[in-house]
Amino acid sequence: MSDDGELDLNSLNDEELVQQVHDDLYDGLKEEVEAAVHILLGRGWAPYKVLTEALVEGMRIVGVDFRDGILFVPEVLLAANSMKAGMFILRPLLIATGAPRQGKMVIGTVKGDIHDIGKNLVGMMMEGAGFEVIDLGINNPVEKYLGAIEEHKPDILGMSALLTTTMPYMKVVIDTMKEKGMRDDYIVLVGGAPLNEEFAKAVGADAYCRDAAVAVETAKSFMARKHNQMASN
Ligand code: B1M
Repeated sequence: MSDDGELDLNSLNDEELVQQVHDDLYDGLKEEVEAAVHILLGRGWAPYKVLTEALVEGMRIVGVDFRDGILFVPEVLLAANSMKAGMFILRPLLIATGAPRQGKMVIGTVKGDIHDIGKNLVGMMMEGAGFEVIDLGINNPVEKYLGAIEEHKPDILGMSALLTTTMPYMKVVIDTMKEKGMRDDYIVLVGGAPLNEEFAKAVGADAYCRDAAVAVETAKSFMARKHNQMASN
């Protein structure tokens, strides 16, 4: 504690500081979260480690108490804003890896769903891995996805859904692509907390991605397959 009774984040060891980030995220203390992210980076932590161990884990804890009715929407919004502030600091570090160009991805959260933290994280990690990312934001109807595909001609379409009520919308998008005879021209990857592999298969996606790191690996392996196919044709 400093003389004025404020907790001096610098005085905490790494473990205590990460615990403090979880608490500050829970309490929606944006400036404290930002300060701790800077301190951890200054101590040599890799940006991805700060992201996963401090921010994502903190948001997981928020999610548990949200589910159990201990936290409510306004508090979770504050936590989400603090998380986004931390991600904002990490973003340039995560995307500036100088990775060779891999391909292009259009990504967006489906219609009816306003959750965007996970989708943003996937976008950042994909950029860091060398993908060009066109982010459509939240609440996307099928027309928005199709318009973006038409305009940007991506290799990959990524869809995110965090609600059991919105995840079936992915099938609407994929079925419309099938109707238009364009489904097979794109790699379709889906993700979001309530999804699983079985669901992805059932809606006709190419793969389910459990997290951002898996999304990057999956995207890379599908791109490698695509290049091999093009080479053999
Ligand atoms: Co919402 N919410 N929420 N919420 N919220 C959940 C999803 C919920 C599980 C909470 C709970 O009850 N435990 C629950 C859904 C229950 C269900 O459907 N069965 C829920 C609910 C009910 C709601 C509301 C309906 C609440 C209400 O109004 N009564 C409402 C819905 C609004 C709407 O969308 N129409 C709502 C609102 C909100 C806030 C606005 C307060 C806020 C969102 C702020 C924002 O995103 N800007 C919010 C939050 C923050 C959450 C929780 C707590 C955290 C989500 C998050 O950001 N996680 C969440 C609890 C939970 O998920 N356990 C919850 C961190 C993030 C890094 O993880 O998003 O899973 P995640 O992303 C991961 C992977 O899933 C994957 O990679 C990411 C990174 O590793 N991934 C992809 C995600 N998208 C991908 C796309 C890909 C690939 C991988 O494409 C290729």
